[in-house]
Amino acid sequence: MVEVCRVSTLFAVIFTLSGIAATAEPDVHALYERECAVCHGDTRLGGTGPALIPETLGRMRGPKLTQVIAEGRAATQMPAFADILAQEEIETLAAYLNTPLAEVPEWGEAQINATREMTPGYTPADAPVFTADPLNITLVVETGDHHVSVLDGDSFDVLDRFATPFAVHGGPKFSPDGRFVFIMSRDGWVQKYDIWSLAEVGRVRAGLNSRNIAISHDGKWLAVANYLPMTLTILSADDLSVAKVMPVFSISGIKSRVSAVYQAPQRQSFILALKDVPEVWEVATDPDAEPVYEGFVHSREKGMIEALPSSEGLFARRRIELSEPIDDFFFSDDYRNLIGATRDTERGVVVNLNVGREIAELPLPGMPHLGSGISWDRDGRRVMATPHLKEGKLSVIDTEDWQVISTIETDGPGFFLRSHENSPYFWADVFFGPNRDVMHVIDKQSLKIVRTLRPVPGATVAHVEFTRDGSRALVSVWEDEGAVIVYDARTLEEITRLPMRKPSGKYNVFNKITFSEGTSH
Ligand code: DHE
Repeated sequence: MVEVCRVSTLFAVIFTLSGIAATAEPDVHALYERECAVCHGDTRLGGTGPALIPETLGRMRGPKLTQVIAEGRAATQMPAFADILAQEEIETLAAYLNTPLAEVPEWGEAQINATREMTPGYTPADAPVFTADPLNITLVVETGDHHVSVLDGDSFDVLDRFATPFAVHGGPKFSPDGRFVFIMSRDGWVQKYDIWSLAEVGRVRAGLNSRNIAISHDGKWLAVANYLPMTLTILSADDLSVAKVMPVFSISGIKSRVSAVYQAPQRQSFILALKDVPEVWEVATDPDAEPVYEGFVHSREKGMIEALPSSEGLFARRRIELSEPIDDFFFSDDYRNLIGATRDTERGVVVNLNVGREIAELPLPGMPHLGSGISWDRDGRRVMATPHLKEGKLSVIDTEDWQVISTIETDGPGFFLRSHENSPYFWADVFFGPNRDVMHVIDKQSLKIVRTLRPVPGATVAHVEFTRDGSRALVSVWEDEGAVIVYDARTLEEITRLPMRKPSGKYNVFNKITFSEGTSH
């Protein structure tokens, strides 16, 4: 977790001309600099934490902001400040964060293209420069020093270790042939790396504060979901130049951040959820896509809206209105249904993307983390499982009738689930609380915990990735002087430990490009 500098409180004491102390007001700039800037940036435009300006505070505005500063935010790295700051300081800070910046930098096509840096002298190799199986390469994101290690998935040798932009978040996305990978950092940089050549191709800053990226089914386009500015940036995957910057706003014109964007391969589109307004968008990535009509939506309030055809098939947009905004979501295997949830409520919704409306509701208390969901077959039915970020429980849901069929009790709230087609188990970490050093291994049929691993007592263990054949499971010891531990995925015996700097996510090329059922999207 982020180290937050907590030094004693400093008050700016203001004296009247007569020399009598009239009032003592917190110096809000010093306060911000001391307590917030390390994560949210000196300019309030975001760093490892999100931007803190009125435009991006969204649902956090008002009294909720003081509450979040005082109590922290579940399932994020935002700590509680109630023991460190006086109530007056918290209120002063909240008021400051609600004050607009004198100027928010413009971040459109010209600014983005101006940041594009292609590696001088980069020449793509004709074949992999290593003898390892290129589809069994696993990338390990090391957040301790902002690097990625390129692992041979058979020998576990490190073939390369390269620097990434600051604070990589979310899964890197691979080209459909597995040759190139695209990595995004929270400050909006997108990096392209050539796995065959073991070389960076280039990078570009697609947003100021970004959420995640998706690659299109044909590998031609990258979509970058931004918090700031409130846009979806579409880049050419070839040379990282801007193809389009789409401003994101509701049907009634309210601007919104993007919760996340994913590729829907069967639909040849990107699907994104808007964070501040109740809408899901589908953006066509097929140049021959049926024309989509701008505004051809069934509005809950206004009924069917008059349609205006979009000028082109490529990047044509379709809106689906929902009852509530969605923070986190998952798809059925055929991408007909999106299962989404808002972090603050106790329910999830199923949105049928074909008919364009909500079709079912799910009771999902405890802040489900649907982005980490996985699915598999059980008793001839397709089920999915999701961890809860606020409680030690996993929900298992039947995706035919949308019933929660089991709630599995764990040793604490977890972040990630992972499995593989060839494994009888799925693995669930405990990320928060006193048992954050355990990893549960759960039988996919009986839904019983078969083993609880505690490889390094006291050290956080989290996130699992499998090798291409599913025979090995790689677990992160999420500490600065951490490790990736390789297990035999059947016997659950440890095979080897690879020292790593705070390893977070791990991504196997084959599992990601084949959309293995055990990985998140
Ligand atoms: Fe993540 C994936 C959102 C906090 C590590 N996280 C994702 C994705 C989303 C998301 C939408 C899917 C993107 C993708 O892969 O394309 N994460 C959020 C949040 O809203 C949340 C709770 C608050 C926030 O700070 O934004 C959050 N996430 C964290 C962390 O604190 C983690 C543990 C540490 C970190 O690096 O920030 C973290 N998130 C990850 C990782 C993935 C991820 C490692 C990719 C998992 C995968 O297997 O694909």
